[in-house]
Parts: sequence; C-alpha cells; structure tokens
Amino acid sequence: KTYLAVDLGGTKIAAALIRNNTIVRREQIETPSSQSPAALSDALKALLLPLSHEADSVAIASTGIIDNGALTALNPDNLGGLNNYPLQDVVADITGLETVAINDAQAAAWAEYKALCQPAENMAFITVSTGVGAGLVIDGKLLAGPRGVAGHAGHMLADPNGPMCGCGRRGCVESVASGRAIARAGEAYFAAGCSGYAVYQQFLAGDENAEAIIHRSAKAIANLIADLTISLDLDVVTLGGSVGLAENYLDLVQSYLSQLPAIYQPRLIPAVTGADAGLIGVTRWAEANT
Ligand code: ADP
Ligand code: BMX
Ligand code: ZN
Repeated sequence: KTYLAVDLGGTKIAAALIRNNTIVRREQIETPSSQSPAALSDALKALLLPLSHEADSVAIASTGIIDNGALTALNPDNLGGLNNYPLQDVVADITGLETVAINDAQAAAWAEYKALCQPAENMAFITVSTGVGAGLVIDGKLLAGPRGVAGHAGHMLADPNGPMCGCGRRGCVESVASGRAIARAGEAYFAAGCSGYAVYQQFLAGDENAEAIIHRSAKAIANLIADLTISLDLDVVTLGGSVGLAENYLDLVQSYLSQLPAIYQPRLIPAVTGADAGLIGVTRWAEANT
C-alpha cells in the first residue's frame, strides 16, 4: 500500500509518497501566509493532486487541534483564519482517496516511539518549530484526547510576565521559545520581519542579543521537559522541529536540564526520524488505525 503523507506546519507543507515506511518521493512548499481557508485549500490542491495518482490512501499530520478531521488553530498567529476548517474532507475531495488526519506533534511522537532503539513505555516528542508542540506516548499508547487537544504542552506556562501568546494566554512556552517567538524577539535588534532562522544564525555567529534570545528559548524547553517528566514519569524525550534540530540547540537544552535534580531529567535525544517525523508517524498511525 502506498500512502500520501502530508505534514502541514506553520511555515512549510511537506508531502511524501511512503511505501513500507520508506519515503519514495518528497515535495515541499511554503505554507500560504494569507491565513485564509481558501488559500490553504488551493495550496493543498497544487501540492497533492500530482502525487495522489500514485497513492492508495492519505494520512495528514497537521499543526493545530485536529478534532474528527477538522482543524482549529490554538494559536491563530501560526495558522490563522482556521476555525473548524474541514481539513480531512478538503483533502479527500482533492485526492478522491480515503483520508485521515491527526495533530503534527502527536504524529511525530508516534514515529519516534516506533523508531526508538531503546524501548520506552512513556515518552514525549517536542517540536520547536513555528510553534512549540508536543506528542505523548504513555504506556505505549498515543494520547490524542477526546477533542484532539492532548499534548499541546507548548501552551503550558513559561513566564507569567512573558509575551502574550497568540492563544490568548500570557507567557506560554511557545511565546518565548518557538521559531516565531525567536523571530519576534529578534526584531528589536535585527531587521523587522527577520526569521527565526536569521536570529539563530546570529546566535551561531556569536551575537550577544541573539544568544540571550536562544538561551531563553532553550531554558523554557528544558523546564517544559522537566514539568512533563515529573508529571508523566517519562523515560525519554526526543526533540525535533527546525529549531529543535538546529546546531547546538539540544546541547543547550541539555545544559539547562542538567542543572535540575536528576528526577527531572529524562534521556534527551534528537528526533530519530528527524524532519520526517510527522510524515512517517502519521503513516504508521494510519496503518494501525484504518
Ligand atoms: P513547521 O513549523 O512548518 O513545521 P519548521 O520545523 O521548519 O516548520 O520550523 C520553522 C521555524 O524554524 C521558523 O521560525 C524558521 O525560521 C526556523 N528555522 C528553520 N530552519 C532553521 C535552522 N536551520 N536553524 C534555526 N531555525 C530554523
Ligand atoms: C502550536 C499549535 C499546535 C502545533 C504546534 C507546533 C496551532 C496552529 N498549532 O502550538 O497544534 O502542534 O504549534 O506546530 O495552533 P508547528 O507548525 O510549529 O509544527
Ligand atoms: Zn499559548
């Protein structure tokens, strides 16, 4: 069976044909910035229609709360204008194929759980990307929650005096640690509209202001890992997303985590399935659940 896997993020949309858990073809576009449902549907059509002829079934991992195939942005700054957007139905109409959808970080957590060389009972995957997302596998089961909300740990509190988060709560981890938060903080020192990537390059080049911003991000992620570990008794946490996988980032998170008592410290490793975690995870999940 060939799956057409889709990973819809706040910055990019990846699509791949996957056979026997192996990616045989991969395409990627930018997520439309206009934040309108119609623009998203058009982008999905352009990306997926050419690939759909070679697929038997579609599996979508998407940013946002995915409840019964419909997408609602928890943080509309990341993927705005989408309230109850019928993602699963839109893609089923485009491709004419059976389609399933779950949250991107949940999907990635499932990929990671399956790919771990050292088996775990309880694990979390955390993505530091446009936003900050998490997926939880507890007692070997992926937690989605009755409304698809489970794992949205990027919206746990990092700093009560921190920036307002797009979700409407002040000081969420996402508001200080995400690629978008890094970009926003960087605007005070670098070009207006600069990207998280650009600020990260400044950090790697030794810029002091960028260093403070990236350290703040890594410290918030370390505390998030500690909070999840002490509440869920995690064996392992794997870190992904373009920021999470960026040079030196994981080491920085580990350095903050290492300052805490041992009971707060799970094994912390880079995502085994790397940037393809969402694509691979949602396919494995679809195989087992359809
Ligand atoms: P998505 O959120 O769509 O899944 P990514 O995981 O690529 O996408 O995360 C996008 C964020 O990561 C953006 O803020 C972008 O500027 C930033 N970014 C992309 N590449 C890098 C990199 N190599 N180093 C640091 N940040 C990066
Ligand atoms: C946000 C939220 C999560 C998502 C996470 C990572 C929206 C649109 N998304 O917290 O559902 O898992 O970002 O998403 O509210 P990404 O786009 O950074 O991969
Ligand atoms: Zn929030």
